[in-house]
Amino acid sequence: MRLRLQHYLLLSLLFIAAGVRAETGYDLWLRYASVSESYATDIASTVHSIHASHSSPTVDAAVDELVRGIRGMTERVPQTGEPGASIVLRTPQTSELVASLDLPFDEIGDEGFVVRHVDGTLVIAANRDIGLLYGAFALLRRLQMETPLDELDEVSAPAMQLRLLNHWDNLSGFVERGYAGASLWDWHRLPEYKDPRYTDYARANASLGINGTVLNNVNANASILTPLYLEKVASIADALRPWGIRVYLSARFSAPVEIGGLTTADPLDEDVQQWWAAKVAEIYELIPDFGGFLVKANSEGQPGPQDYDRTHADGANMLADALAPHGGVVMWRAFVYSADVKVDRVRQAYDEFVPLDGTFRDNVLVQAKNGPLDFQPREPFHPLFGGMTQTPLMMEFQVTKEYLGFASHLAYLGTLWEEVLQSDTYAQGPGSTVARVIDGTIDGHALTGIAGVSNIGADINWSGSVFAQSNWYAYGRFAWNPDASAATVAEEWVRQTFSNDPRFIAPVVDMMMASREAVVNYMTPLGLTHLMATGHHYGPGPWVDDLGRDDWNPYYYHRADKNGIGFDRSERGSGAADQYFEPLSAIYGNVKATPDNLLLWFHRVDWDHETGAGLPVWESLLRHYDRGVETVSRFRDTWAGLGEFVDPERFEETTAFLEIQEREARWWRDASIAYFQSVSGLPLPDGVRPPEHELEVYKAIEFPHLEGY
Ligand code: BDP
Repeated sequence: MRLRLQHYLLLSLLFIAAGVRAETGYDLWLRYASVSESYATDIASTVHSIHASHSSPTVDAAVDELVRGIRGMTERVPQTGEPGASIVLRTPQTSELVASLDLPFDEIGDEGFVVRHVDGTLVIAANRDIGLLYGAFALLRRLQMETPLDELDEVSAPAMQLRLLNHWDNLSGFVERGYAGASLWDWHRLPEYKDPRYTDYARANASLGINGTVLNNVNANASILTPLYLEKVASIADALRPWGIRVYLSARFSAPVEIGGLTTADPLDEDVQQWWAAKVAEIYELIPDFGGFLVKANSEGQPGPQDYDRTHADGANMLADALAPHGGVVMWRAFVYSADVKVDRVRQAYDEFVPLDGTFRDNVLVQAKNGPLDFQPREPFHPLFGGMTQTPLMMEFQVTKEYLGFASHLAYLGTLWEEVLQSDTYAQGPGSTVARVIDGTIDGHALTGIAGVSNIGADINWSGSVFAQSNWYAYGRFAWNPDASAATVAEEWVRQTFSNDPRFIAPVVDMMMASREAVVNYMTPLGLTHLMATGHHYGPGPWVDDLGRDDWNPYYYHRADKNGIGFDRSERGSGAADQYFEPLSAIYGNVKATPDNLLLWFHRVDWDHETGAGLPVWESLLRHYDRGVETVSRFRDTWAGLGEFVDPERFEETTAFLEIQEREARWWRDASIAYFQSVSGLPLPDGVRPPEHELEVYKAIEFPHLEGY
């Protein structure tokens, strides 16, 4: 027994000496793992010290991070202080050296930076402290990727002003559509106890340039606006401030009634206006750099101005007026759909908001989801992008994978976001991409922004799975640069999170790049959408047709019967295709021109309609389901061969999750085929594997405890 203990201690000591520790995933892409011997020598000979021209909480954070990173990568601790061979962080105001280098300071604005190798010194230069911090992270990213030091030359500035996370966190600690454990915000022990994780959260976000966070769910509880909670919010704001992250809140429209003692929340009522003005002033007393409000109003049962026969603009402007004197903004969500779905749910936001264009205050952004329905695996881009010229449109992406397999399915969303951002709206002719709409170029807006619904929770690895972390990373990179490339971002993430070994990078980047399309294939191919079962958004339920509202039913979206399948949004149908600019409206309005991947979104076709792939739609559908499952099986094989490059913890987690994904991809495929075959009455062509079970078996599967996930 004693011998065993001794052995154990000895082994532990050896592990500690060798720097081996269990990989929990906590360090995200900021692992700062050892770089190759030769690269470590290059760093060591270039960086003896780190010298900042001045001190501030933000600059100190940058220096600390550089020390941490270089220590991790080289196992040597650089000095901080006087320059020798060094890294210098300076602004032109604080350094003659930097002023004399003729760096492009007028191109980088308040938040941009220059990282350059100048005569043996690594220079990080910026106009403001926050730029120095972003520059420090950019340098660390390059060092983790082993970029040759003499090639370091990066000039970068964010394309949009507001780069936010939206937490859908309830005050109870439950995270709506969160698959990574409870909320990070420890409301019970705040304001006194600031969990050190807030700082690590801020570091991770700052490393990407995320500069704001909405702490609470859009389905908001008014209590967050009471003094008790505002003090806690202020405490979080203090923890995040050095990292350039401002705090925002979701505001419940009926708060004046619920916590203010008023009898109405009518935005045109003077008492209501005064209540909000006083509430906002109270918030700014506690949090001088408070960002503003995010509002979900008159959507899915939330209160809003329409309860008083007022418009969305009346509601948004009332809050905007309260925030304007303090420099705050309102992000008014366009995810609205009223109870009586007149023609087509996907038309609604456009129909409601476009007539209001031009009536919003200057400090209002309208925040729209990337597609007109609801974060589905594939949707066309939302026609509000480009459709409202006088109002800044803010993009809302969903980082948490509500409709793409929660945390266990490997679905890298960089490809989804690239597809949306590079979609041409044609609002002002070719080249009017969604990226150019949201960065303000197309309509000349100064106020611009993007939001990502967070996938972050209290799980030790933050996001529920290591590959889910890549979506947090990618979101931040696209928020900084909406023209980023999904493949480049994936490679950056793989190198920093796992390894610089090309034998690992290439196959893993390939997996990531194919992963979202795999999910589309086994869940909702050919433009099908919203096929999830009831009470959760996980498994298949295309048969569901008995829910209270038409547009809550999968049947509403696919309309499959023995004659055909799909939703007609051409001018013969709901006309939603007309909400796009030419030539898109003509393309989407024409069944022959519509690309296969949106076919059944825009058209209802016969089962024997020939798709672009040259097959009847029924056979095409089957092919896509099979392809989805096959791709996941391939992922499993690929991953199985990569064990030597990954620590056992993350290797096994991914192995297990891919096994889950393969099983569930089959479930989606088999249940969908069983159902669509039952309505089409068509035989399975030779070689197509029949579903494992009868349709009734799939229909009987229940997830009674997944409610709300
Ligand atoms: C839906 C989610 C729901 C959200 C809603 C929203 O299922 O939990 O509250 O979007 O964005 O996708 O408001």
